[in-house]
Formats: sequence, C-alpha cells, structure tokens
Amino acid sequence: MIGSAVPRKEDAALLTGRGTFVDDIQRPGLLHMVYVQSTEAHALITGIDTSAATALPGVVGVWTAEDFAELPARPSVPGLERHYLAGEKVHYVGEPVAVVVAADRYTAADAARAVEVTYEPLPVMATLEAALAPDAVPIFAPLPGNLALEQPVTPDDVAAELDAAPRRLRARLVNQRVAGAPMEPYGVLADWVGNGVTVWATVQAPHRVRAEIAQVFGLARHLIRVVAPDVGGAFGVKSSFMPELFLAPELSRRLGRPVKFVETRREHMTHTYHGRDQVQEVEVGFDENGAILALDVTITVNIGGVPDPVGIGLPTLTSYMLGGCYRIPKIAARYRSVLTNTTPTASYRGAGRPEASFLIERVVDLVALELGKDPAEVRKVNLIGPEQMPYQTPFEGIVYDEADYPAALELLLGELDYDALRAEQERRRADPGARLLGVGLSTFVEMAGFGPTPLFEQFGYLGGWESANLRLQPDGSVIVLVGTAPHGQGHQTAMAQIVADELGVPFEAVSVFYGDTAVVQEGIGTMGSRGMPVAGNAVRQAAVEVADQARRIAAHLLEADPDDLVRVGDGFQVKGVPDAAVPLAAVVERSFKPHLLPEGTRLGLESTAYYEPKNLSYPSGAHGCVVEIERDTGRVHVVRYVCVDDCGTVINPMNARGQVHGGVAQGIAQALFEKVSFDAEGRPLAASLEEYMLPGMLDLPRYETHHIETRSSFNPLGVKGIGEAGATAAPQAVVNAVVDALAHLGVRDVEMPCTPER
Ligand code: MCN
Ligand code: MO
Repeated sequence: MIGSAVPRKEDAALLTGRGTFVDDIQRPGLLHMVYVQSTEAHALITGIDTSAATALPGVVGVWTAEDFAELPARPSVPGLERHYLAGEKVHYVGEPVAVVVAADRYTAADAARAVEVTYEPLPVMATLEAALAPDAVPIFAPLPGNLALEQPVTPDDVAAELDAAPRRLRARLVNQRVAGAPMEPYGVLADWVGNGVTVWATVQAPHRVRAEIAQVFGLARHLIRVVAPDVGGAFGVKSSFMPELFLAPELSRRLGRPVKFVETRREHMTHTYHGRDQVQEVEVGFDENGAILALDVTITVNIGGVPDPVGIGLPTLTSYMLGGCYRIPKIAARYRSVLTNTTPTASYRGAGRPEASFLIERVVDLVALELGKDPAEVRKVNLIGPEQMPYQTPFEGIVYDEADYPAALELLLGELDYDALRAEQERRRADPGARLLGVGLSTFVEMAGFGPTPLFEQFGYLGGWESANLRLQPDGSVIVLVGTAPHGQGHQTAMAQIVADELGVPFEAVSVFYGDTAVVQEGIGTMGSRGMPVAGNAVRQAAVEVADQARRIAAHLLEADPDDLVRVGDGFQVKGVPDAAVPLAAVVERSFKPHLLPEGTRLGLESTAYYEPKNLSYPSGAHGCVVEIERDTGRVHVVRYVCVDDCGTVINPMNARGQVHGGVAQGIAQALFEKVSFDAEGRPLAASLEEYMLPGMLDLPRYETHHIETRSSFNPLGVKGIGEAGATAAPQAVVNAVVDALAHLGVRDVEMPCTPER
C-alpha cells in the first residue's frame, strides 16, 4: 500500500458536509464569548465602562484583566509569561481587552461593541525602524527594550573569508508578513462539569493544550479532555498560545455552563498569529565561476506587540537552513527579534525555513546576474552532490540526509524545456507587442520531521517523540491511535497504508483515530512536517511489534520456529510448506486464549510505541516558474509551475502531490498577492478578505508535479516530510521569474508581493 494513491479515508465525511468542526458542536445551555478588541496599537487603558453592555438583554457578563488576576499566567519562557487580556496597556490593534459572554453570538458581539474603553495614547511603533529608534518607548513591560532577543547563531564571523573572496555583493531582502488564513478561523468550546473540563479546540497540539490547562488550573491531566475535532486548516497558526484556551474553561467553571468562542474573519486577521516578517541583510563572497565562498546574514524579525516564544526563536531555524542545497564553506548568522505594535507573529507553513530558502535562492540569482551567468549554471557550480550525503552543514546538528540535488535540477530543466524558454525570452524582449517572459528557479531544501529533542529544546513541544497505539480486534481489523492532530493532511489514509504493509492486513481493515486526549493518551501534535517522519515511524514501529507478537503465536499454532515463518496473503506460512499456514484471524482468536498459549504469553495483539528520530529529514527538490508580465500594466501571470520534489519514500503520491499544490499556492500568493500591512498608527490595512489578497483559482497555474524518491537513512520508513515543502520552494521561484523577466531593464530585485504597482 505504501506508494499507492488510494483515495483518502477522510473525504467521504468532509466532502459531504459531515465533518464536525468546533462550531458544529452544541451543548445544552451553551453560552457565547466574544472579545472586546483594542482599537489602539499602543495606549494605556484609562477606563473600561461595561454598563451599557451588561444592560443588554441576554448578556451574562463582561470580564476584564483584573477579573482573571487569580489565574496563573500561562507558563512560557521565563520572563515572557503571557497575559490573557490586556491590563494596564494595549500592545496592538486587536489585542483582547475584555471578554463578553451572552446567550447568543450576536448579542455577545453587540455587547462587545457597547463596552467603552478609554485610552491614553502612547507613541506607536508599527515598524522595525520605529521600534528600534533611539527614542522608542519599550512596548512589552517584562522586556527592557524592543529588542526582545539578539543572538548569534554561529560563534564567529566570516569577515576574513569575505575579504579573501574575488567578488562580493550585498543585498537587503524582505520577507513580508503574511496570514495563514485557514478556512476555519480559531475556535474553542469549553465545558467544565464537576471537577473536570472538556475543551474542543481548533488546535494542532491537543496534548500540549491539556498540559497547559493542567498547569494553569492545577488540575490532574486525567480530569481534562482536549479534543481537536475536524480542523479546517491551520498552517502553523493554530499551534501557539491563545488566551481563549484558558478563558473559555475559566468562564465555564464560573458560570456552570459551556462557553463557545469562534472568531470572525476580521477577528482572526488581527488576533491570531501572522507569519514571516523578516528583513535580511546579506553579504556574500564568491568567485568568477559563481562558487559561493562565504555568507554573512543578519536577520531582523518583527515579532509583534506581545512576544510568542516560538515567534521569537524562529530565526534560529532560518539560520540553520541558510546554506540551502549548496556547499558553502563558511556561514555566519545572527538575528534580532523585535517587538512592534502589531499582531504577534509565530509559525506559518515552513516556520522560519521558507525565509532561508528565499534568501539563498535570491542570492544565487543575484550572483548569476552580477557575473552575467545563467542561474541554472551557478546552481550547478554550488549544488551538494549525492556522493556527499549525509552532508554536514556549517551548523552543528544540521546534517542533510540522502538526496540528489543535481538530478532534481536536471529533471526540472528538462521538463521546463529550459533552453527553448531562454530563446523565447529573447524573442519576446525584441517584440514590443509581446508580454515579457521570465523563468525562475528554486533548488530548495527544507528541514522536516521536528523531532530530536536536543535540537528543539528552544521550541519546547514543537519537537520530541510521537506515540502510536495499535490493536488488532478479534475480527482481524485494526484500530490505530496516533498522537498527531492532522487538519487536512490525510493521516487516516497515510497511517493506514503504513499499517497495511507492516502488518499484512487490508487497507480497508485499518481505522486511525487522533486528536482526542481521552482516546489517544499521549502525543505532541502536527507541525514541522513531522506526520510521516515521526508519527509515521511510531505507527510503523507499533505495527512491527504487533506483527512480531502475531508471528510468535502463529509459530506456536504451526509448531514451527518463528524465524521459519513467512507472510502469505492474510496470514503466516512455514517457509516452503504451503499446507502449514494459518490466517491472521486464527492468530488473533488464539491471542485471547491463555490456556492455549505458552506460559507467560501476553494476551491480545497490541502495542504502544514511542518514536523519536535521531535526526531530522530534509525534503528537497527543484521548482521552476514561468511568468509573463504585461508591459503596460505590470501585471504578472504565472503561466507554468513545475515541481520536482523528493520527500523520500512516498507514502501516498496523491496526498503528497496535494501537499505540494497547497504549499505552492501559498508560496505563489506570498510572491504576488498577500501582505499583512499596518499604517503608521498601527492600524491594520488588511483585516478582511476584501483587502487581504488571497489568490483565487484563476490566479493559480496548473501544477506540473514530479517526484524523485531518495530514501532517507535517518528513519526506518525512509520518509521526509512534505507538508511545508511547497511553501518553502515557491516564493523565490516566482520572484526569480519576475526579476528574470525584467533583468534586461536593469531590475535586480522586486519586493514581495510583486504587485503591478511595484
Ligand atoms: N506524505 C507522503 N509521503 C511522504 C510525506 C508525506 O505521502 N514521504 C503525505 C501523507 O499523506 C501525509 C501528508 O503528506 O499525510 C503530510 O505529511 P507530512 O509531510 O509528514 O506533514 P504533517 O502531516 O506533519 O503535516 C504538517 C504540515 C505543516 S507543518 C503545515 S504548516 C501544513 C501542512 O502540513 N498545514 C496544512 N499541510 C497542510 N495541509 C492542509 N490541508 N491544511 C493545513 O493546515
Ligand atoms: Mo507547520
């Protein structure tokens, strides 16, 4: 089954409207919670008048920060404990200031609007420049300045190597702020009954939420049930702290009724985390051939008004991946995480790695332009060869697994018909009536399968092990519980494929459950494309262990040595003796009969496995984009998009392709359309989908996808994650194409999004 494009088990329900999302869940006596969000970007709160709101019929109450003073601050990095509601001051437009509970959502929204908050304005620092200016006012009280973190990722500089390089150039690259914009915004429903609480939430890591609720409320974990039901996309933005995860349970406890919170789109666009927002200062040293000799990078990331521990540290991941697919002997990197009066930023599809891939792929194209060489040639000069794998990068602990980067590029160039495109480009340039043609390449590598604890200590729960529990039912069917919390990736299908192969049972006989802490005892969650590399291997391990138990019972039934048995059809057979066979069903039946088993045999066929990888996996590939630019309007059309991806063993080619399509769509969108921006007063300029330019079907090309399958030796399945690869590869493929189309006019860079105005 591994490698087969079987249709997804989850689609029957989702495509016929039978999915169950947080907002679908009803409870008797349900109350609705809405925030009063700050209208100011930076101000002292001088008063909150709730009288008009509480007077509205149907309103249960209005609570402000001081009403939750008893609730311990959410555990986080020491010094960065998150508050639930803004207390003395607000840090960005959209920050929750008060919470209203009413009998229905409309009344709650009306009441929230009726709450009168008075502010004493403070200077607003909506940009990095303003926040770092000498006269800037500190934004977040626990931190002395707006420079929340300044950190070298590498101990030494590369000044000597840059000095020694025959050529060098500098660039300033901007990776703008974007929004994850999942179909379903954030939602929570909490029902506190007796001495325990059930929380349904649109989260990527329910067990993490359970642990945090346990800590804040001083409750034992078994009294808390967190359920991530069907989740309508997350893209990383549903993996960080949200105050409603704690306020809804607390209000439910106080009111003795269930409380639901579901964001509107506008609330989502100002309240839930944004991603990216990095400025990168780069200096690169290279030779006349285009070989890159040294890279020096300073990253400044805008983390918004209240620091999130993930957002603050993401440039560490950017730094690790700065070398891309290339043999760059010396890299020096450092970063600054800066507070501004904007919505906080944290992980968004790729979380730190797309920013690195964008940087190095733009740099390679700049080097090519500078030398008057073809970007494909400069890539060939620098690519790490397959014989160099595993490849130790300049960063400790960052070792690339098996891959053939040059082969991916060759396949891409062939599929693009690259030389013909170059000839066509020349022809178009000479024809004033023709649209300009540009070709952009992106040979990328990204890190997936967030696992090894030592590497991920800084990011807490983003890494670590994953758990799987597998049980053979008496009828031979299989129930698998897995610790991830997928939200569109198709784990029911992919995990069942793994089990079918390892256990020798039909794919249809396997059901996979996840996302409920009462069903799955332990788990970490779905982020960092760890589904297949970490959880997939946990599931595999559980299946291997159960298959081993079954083999021993079958051997007993056949009076043979377990090592002499082979798998046949749906059972076991003594090697070379077709008559000596036993079906799995008989083995399962026997596994529940202690009197017929050897003394000491464990009853049932079941295993719980924890798997933590020793290393990450490094999906890679080569993407190519062809654009046409209208000469008179500047409008960019993506006319072709070709992907070559290597995610190691492909579990489900259709799913893997779907992941690439989705990621590439988001990457093209970042390159051409999307940007979360604020005016100088910190007011959001793109807080709804009228202003925030999500692409539509007609803005996106037909994707041409190809796979190279190089098994990773870093995990037993040989897989690399692919959930974030498309988003990592695409932005620079598009921008490189846009710049390529305009290069003969002297254009060296176009900032994202490459709008007609730009
Ligand atoms: N797959 C495969 N073979 C591989 C690797 C993956 O067939 N070698 C397929 C499998 O079917 C698997 C899927 O791709 O179910 C994704 O697996 P993986 O790459 O391991 O990633 P995760 O399951 O951990 O998913 C997380 C990843 C992340 S981090 C973001 S962000 C993201 C993404 O997935 N958010 C998504 N894809 C998304 N897709 C949807 N629909 N919605 C989101 O919010
Ligand atoms: Mo993610």
